[in-house]
Amino acid sequence: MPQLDGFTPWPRQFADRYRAAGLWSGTTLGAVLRDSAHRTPGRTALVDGDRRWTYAELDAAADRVADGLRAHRLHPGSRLLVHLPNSSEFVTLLFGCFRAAVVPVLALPAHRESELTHLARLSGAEAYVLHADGHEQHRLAHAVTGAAPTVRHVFAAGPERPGPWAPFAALLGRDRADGTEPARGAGTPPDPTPGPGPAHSAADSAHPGDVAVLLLSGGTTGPPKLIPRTHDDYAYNVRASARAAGFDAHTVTLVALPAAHNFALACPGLLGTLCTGGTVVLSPGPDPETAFPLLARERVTTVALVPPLVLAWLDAAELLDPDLSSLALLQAGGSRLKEEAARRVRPVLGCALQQVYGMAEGLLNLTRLDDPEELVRTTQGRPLSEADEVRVVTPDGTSVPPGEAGELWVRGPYTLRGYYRAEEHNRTAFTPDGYFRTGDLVRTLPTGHLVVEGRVKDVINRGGDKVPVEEVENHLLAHPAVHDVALVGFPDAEMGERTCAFVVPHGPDEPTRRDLVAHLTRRGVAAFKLPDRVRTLAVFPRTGAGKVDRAALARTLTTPEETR
Ligand code: OOB
Repeated sequence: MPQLDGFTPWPRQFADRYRAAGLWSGTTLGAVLRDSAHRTPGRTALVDGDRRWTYAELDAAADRVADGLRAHRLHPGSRLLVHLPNSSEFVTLLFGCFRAAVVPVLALPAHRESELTHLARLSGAEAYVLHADGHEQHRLAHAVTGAAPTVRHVFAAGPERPGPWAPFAALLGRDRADGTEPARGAGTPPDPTPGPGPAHSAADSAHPGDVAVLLLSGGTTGPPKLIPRTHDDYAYNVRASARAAGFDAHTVTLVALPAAHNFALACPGLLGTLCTGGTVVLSPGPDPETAFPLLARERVTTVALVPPLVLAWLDAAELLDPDLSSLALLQAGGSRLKEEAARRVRPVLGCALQQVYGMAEGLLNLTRLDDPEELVRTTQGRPLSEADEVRVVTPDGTSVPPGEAGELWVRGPYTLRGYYRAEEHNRTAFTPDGYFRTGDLVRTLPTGHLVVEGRVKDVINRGGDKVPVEEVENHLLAHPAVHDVALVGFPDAEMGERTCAFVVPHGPDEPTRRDLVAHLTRRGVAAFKLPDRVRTLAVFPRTGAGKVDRAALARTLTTPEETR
């Protein structure tokens, strides 16, 4: 297939180097599942509620979805917007896309009309897959099809009637929403030898250099950007992180964070588990009340969480004394984990900790399983790959002296060379020699481990959820009572940071938090972007250069106060 329009490939000499070093192995993500299914067809690959899938069953379902996508004239390179919770449909759809070379655009479950319409338009999606769980979803689907004329198909997964949309089962070529073979009982090992019948007609249409998936950026100014990840680069990301996390065929992973997020999907997460022949257990939510019983029932060995959830799990474990005896590894990442929390992990949860500092754009840093405790507690890990080239620099791009903080720049075998269809943004987001400017402030220890000290980018990290400042400010400016606005982060014990909207009102009526939250909700903005506080001011403090002095605003927020 010709490369996707709007995708920036790695320059030839880099691609050759990554291939020669064996980092890009020339396999597709669809083949990763196929290989595991050949090795261990009868083992449990996936658990979703009380439904269980062997590797052979999951492999066959992926083929059927690939066939279903083709039957709906979704071709190699077509984009498909995915808005699904953690569910078996998400998994079979993902692998069906990989095999049909259809490119899934992975929206987060928290996204609403504002984000979804933007993603559908930006990606030129031809199909949209949603979870039909009521009125809200139908409204969203209407909004998406209304805003993006490219969307030709809407498929609805989930238990509810699909309304005007095609049922997800339409993609399976049969009337079973879960994709299991009607004749086989759950858990019965199917015939491991693929027969000649139509169930195995789906060959892998993808090539290793093709874009496999479009992930969402949490880290840029303005509306979300799309991150192209190729089969070669993402499969390497998955394999190498699975090695660094010690995954093997006995690994049982609880996918508690949204599977559509890079951390839970591929670092090593869901894909890393399926590549090593382990078992993926999907959790409908990450809260301890939901996750603990599932963890005990399925003898889960590993889970990835954001820091506010680490705290929630620690507190709940002390209170409830659940059976966590199978848990061997907790990965924490997405935002900075406090040392006090890190210290409690082993005594309270009885498992090892691995800090992960990653980004959907690529680069992963992890503490290693054999690192000294001190490094595991106090750093965010070191780069995953020998081939990761990281620089820590001053604003003009000169390297800082070792140990000093600066902005992290990176290029490497699994870090993008350009956002999808974002030519102008790419000119500033990357250096001319291909380094991605992460916007994170870090310092490096002599061991190569990084400590995340802050950021220079305009994003507030609300417990792992990334709040894009400019996007939220633009929505707020559209409110008639808002003359000017500045969204500022402030420290919070639980979330790391929360958000405050400073508002200069237009006219005598001061908008309240309730007014602004209602306004943003009407505009279809994801709930995690709603400001935690609102304060009104007559004028903004200004810097010497005349810009809004955000630091001065932030300093007024260091004492807790009631939200209004
Ligand atoms: C992960 O990915 P994104 O794309 O949602 O967000 C990336 C940004 C980073 O640039 C950094 O600012 C922040 O999130 N971040 C951390 C962190 N992990 C991510 N900041 C401090 N400490 C950490 N451990 O968040 C993500 C992707 C893959 C694995 C893990 C996290």
